[in-house]
Amino acid sequence: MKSFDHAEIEPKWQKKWEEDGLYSVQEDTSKDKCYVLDMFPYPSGAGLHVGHPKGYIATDVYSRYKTMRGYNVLHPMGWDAFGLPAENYALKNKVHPEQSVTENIARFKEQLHKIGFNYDWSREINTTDPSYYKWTQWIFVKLFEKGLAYESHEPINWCPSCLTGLANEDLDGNACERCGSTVEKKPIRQWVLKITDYADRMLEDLEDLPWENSVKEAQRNWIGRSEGAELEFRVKNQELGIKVFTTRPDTLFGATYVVLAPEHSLVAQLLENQESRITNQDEVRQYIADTQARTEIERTAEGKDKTGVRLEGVTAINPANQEELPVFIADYVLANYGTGAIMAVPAHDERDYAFATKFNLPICEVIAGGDVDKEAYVGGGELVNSGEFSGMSVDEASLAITKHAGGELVVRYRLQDWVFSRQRYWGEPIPIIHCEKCGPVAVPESDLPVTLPDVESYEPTGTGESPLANIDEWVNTTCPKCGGPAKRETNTMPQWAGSSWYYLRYIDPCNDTELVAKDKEAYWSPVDVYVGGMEHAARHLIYARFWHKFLYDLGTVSEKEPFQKLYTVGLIMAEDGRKMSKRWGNVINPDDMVERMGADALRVYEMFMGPFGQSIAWSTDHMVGARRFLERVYGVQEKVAEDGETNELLLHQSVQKVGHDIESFDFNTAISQLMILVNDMEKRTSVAQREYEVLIQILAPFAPHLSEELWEQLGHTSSVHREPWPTYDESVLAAAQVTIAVQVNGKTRGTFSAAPTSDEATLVAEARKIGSVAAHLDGKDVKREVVVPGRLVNFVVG
Ligand code: ANZ
Ligand code: ZN
Repeated sequence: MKSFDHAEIEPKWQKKWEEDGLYSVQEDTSKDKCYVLDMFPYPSGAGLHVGHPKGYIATDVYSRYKTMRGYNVLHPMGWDAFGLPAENYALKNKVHPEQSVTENIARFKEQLHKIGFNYDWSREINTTDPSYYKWTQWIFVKLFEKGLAYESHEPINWCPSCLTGLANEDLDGNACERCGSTVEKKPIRQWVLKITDYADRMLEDLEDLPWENSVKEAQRNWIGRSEGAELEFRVKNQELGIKVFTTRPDTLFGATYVVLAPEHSLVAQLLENQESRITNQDEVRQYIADTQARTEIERTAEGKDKTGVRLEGVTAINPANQEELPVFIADYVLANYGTGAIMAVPAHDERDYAFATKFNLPICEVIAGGDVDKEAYVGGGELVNSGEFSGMSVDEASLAITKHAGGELVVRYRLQDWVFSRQRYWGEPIPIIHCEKCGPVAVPESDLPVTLPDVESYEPTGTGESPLANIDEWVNTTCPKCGGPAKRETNTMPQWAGSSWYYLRYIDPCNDTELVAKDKEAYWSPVDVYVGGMEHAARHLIYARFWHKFLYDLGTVSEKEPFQKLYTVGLIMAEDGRKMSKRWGNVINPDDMVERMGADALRVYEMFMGPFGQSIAWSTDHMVGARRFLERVYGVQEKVAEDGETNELLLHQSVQKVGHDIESFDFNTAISQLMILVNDMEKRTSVAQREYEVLIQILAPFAPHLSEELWEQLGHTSSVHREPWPTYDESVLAAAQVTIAVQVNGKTRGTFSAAPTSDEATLVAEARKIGSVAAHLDGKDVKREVVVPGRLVNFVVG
């Protein structure tokens, strides 16, 4: 069999495509547009491993397919290069971050080039480029002008190793996501963005987004909206009140004690100002100290043994019935949620139940329906033991009891305002000038960007100030408002700033008078398909949606939401099943693989390895299989003849299925179909040129180099990537369809039609898409899939 030399073919075509500007794109109102976007990478020092390109290959296949379908496709790439990872790398390797970023970008770019992507590099962006971050700063100025960026001195998360404040989104539990150190709470001056003002809109608009449910759920949880009430319990014989937040004001008559978070300011007040009243001060102080050593995760872990200390001598009064209740501090109540204090209703809350049982506190049933001698009853029902409110339903009573107790209905979010300043060097300077007379003043638009100055030492200072604070000639300036002496803000923006709006800049990357021109924005927005890692569900995707909505309010963008479809890419694990990491020495470098077997083989393999969203271990053997498949495509060439044999039905089926599967990101089953087609061609003594050409066309998105080569050898002078996607004849297909029954545990839950040749993976994937089947599989563990080709799929669930 004839073989092909990828080392010759691939660079040849990459060069030609670049020379011809094959992938550069302009607005063209005569065509429908399709904007396909990858989450852009941090150009880290380690370079790409084979896991990175998986998402990029998918968008490349998809965007090539869309181009063939006649769309005007935007598929850009750029670099997210500010922030801690780049800076920490630079510090470790003792080079200036600007230099290491430049080197790393060059390396990444070269690696991407080798894989043959169709990016329009004329639109490349880099978040550390002043002409880019001018607009990041411009957005900040607008936020400031609208009162959505403010200064605060609240204690925030502080990483003692990275020496900077961090947002909640930068934590892994209670540890710094970058270095793993346990974070502390430290009061420092900081800039904060009022993301909570957009929380409700982010939740509402989530409903209509066609995203995967898991991502939507992660966002809902992160935003964590709770409707409830704030009620005040007076402290007996003192001029003090304890405000509690509860989602169940209807259970107020069942409150049998009150709990404060150990860090609650009232505890300190009670200890200091009213010393005589707490009689067990030592015990209380000891408990507070012990709590500080525990992380939030440890404190709130389900089933954890409940601990706490009673504040002896302090009594709270239930605002509903004036009953006197003991007051505790306990670590299961967190200081930074709600009001940092709760009314405990052991009969109807599991945590309170566990605590009350341990401390021998009364359990008073106020909602009928459970057996509170055995466990907390958290369901609904009719009120009992609740005075005049007995007999009401939970919903009715919530408002009535809140009113009766003088409380108010409130909405609380888990989401907190975004701590937006970092005491580090490698970020966008925050464009604010502090004037003694005028206070903080925004840098006028005409003076943007505020460029990051060169410093001798860019190491973090640890003092709560950024290294920029040491550069007097940069810091000292004049106030844009009054012309008096003033100082520049020296904090920089967090990692996430530049990535919160970058997709807009690709649309108009060189515009120096506007963030993005209105007509271009109107043409390309929104992003049609966005692909990236699940780890961004609650971070980048929340920040970007927030900024986008703000820009929408400003009139800068025309769409409420930035990203239409969203696909999350499954990780590629190492061959040993672990995460690929330098530490384990199991990293596979795509360059090596491309060198050995070619970019097309890498592309086909990564798309064939399994369902796109699933995490799967790398196998070099399987990549060899992908290479062999391409050899076979190449080999069939020898049988091609003008009037060679045909298999009309299979060809139509393949055109339909491959297109359909690319559209829905089922790349693995698209490739199975290509394999079926190639098998069939191999069995024939000759293959009609017309059919072989169709094979090359529908293979082109996956294996762009080999397809281009074969296309040329067939005598074509223009690129296969400019060909229209082949058409198929519905009537030919319809005549040959079979009906497949779909069962769950043997019960038929739906049917669909498919080609009789469909393979198992395809049938299973199609079967899962049927609504009534999906409903029966939801939340269940599928133990086995029984497939009878041409007839039936049965899911066996546990
Ligand atoms: C009384 C009650 C009775 C409650 C009942 C629940 C059930 P979500 O849904 O997460 O918002 N809570 C309030 N603040 C807290 C804090 N700082 N730390 C720990 N727990 C806190 O939860 C709200 C409920 O969690 C509140 O409603 C409160 O307990 C508790 F049958 O109040 B509940
Ligand atoms: Zn001033």
